[in-house]
Amino acid sequence: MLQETYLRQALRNDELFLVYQPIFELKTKKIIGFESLTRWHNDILGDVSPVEFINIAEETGLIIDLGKWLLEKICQQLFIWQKEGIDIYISMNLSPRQFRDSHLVESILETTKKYQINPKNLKLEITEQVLVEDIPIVKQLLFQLNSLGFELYLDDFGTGYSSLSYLRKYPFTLIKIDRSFVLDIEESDKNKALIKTMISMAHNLNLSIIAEGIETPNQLDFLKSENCAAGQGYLFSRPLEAEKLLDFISGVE
Ligand code: G
Ligand code: G
Ligand code: MN
Ligand code: NA
Repeated sequence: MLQETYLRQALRNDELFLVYQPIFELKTKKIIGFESLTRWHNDILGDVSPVEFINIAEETGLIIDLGKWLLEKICQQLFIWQKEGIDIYISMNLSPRQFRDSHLVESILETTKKYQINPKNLKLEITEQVLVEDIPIVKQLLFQLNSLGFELYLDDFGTGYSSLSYLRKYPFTLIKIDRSFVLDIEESDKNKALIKTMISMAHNLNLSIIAEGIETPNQLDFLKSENCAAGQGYLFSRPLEAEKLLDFISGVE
């Protein structure tokens, strides 16, 4: 596969980079974290969508190396902030194949130790895709990571088949309301009711919550009126390149 060869080279040649989307406490507009998102620009292929190259990485097993690269980058960023006295977390997306790597926990521990990163500053975003097969080793890894202080966030909440049972079985501390619900807030009362239900469910289960994909002031107002604690989206900011982060943080705070 052509793209596999390119992706392999990309990892070696530093063609991949991270962008970071700020996550805000809605009431105060304070930045509480950033979601890291991987980007790939190749001279021949142009900008390749992460959906595409993450898929290729998953299928070819390159995701293991990509994941290690990602972790290293995130920890380097956290290390810089730490020196500046900035206490903000970064969340990292983990995909299914990474849970078949028996060294996952070890490599997370090693890299965070190397940069003296407090586990509370690295959140792990997992989608239901990781959980559908209900593999015992995955469950074990998730509990292990949680007990080491790395919080697990359930991503794309509400879009899968059995979100509720995952909340019961696994040690998540936060749900991320999928942006499809936020997008349709203004369209129908049903969507409003669904969002309300998710927020009150999170409150009742002592889970934190982040609404994704906030694009309009109306969406924000509704979420605030329902006491949704945190959110991210183009209304606040698109994902930012690393060089822009410090300015952005000091501009907001
Ligand atoms: O950033 P964007 O919306 O284009 O991302 C598209 C999809 O790719 C999202 O589902 C996002 O979670 C996924 N994605 C982006 N970066 C990463 C990454 O570093 N690792 C994994 N596993 N998925 C990512
Ligand atoms: O699947 P996941 O939740 O990790 O995907 C995050 C994706 O959502 C990223 O690709 C990011 O670029 C995108 N995103 C973030 N905020 C918004 C938004 O306000 N609107 C839209 N359409 N996409 C967004
Ligand atoms: Mn995510
Ligand atoms: Na999502």
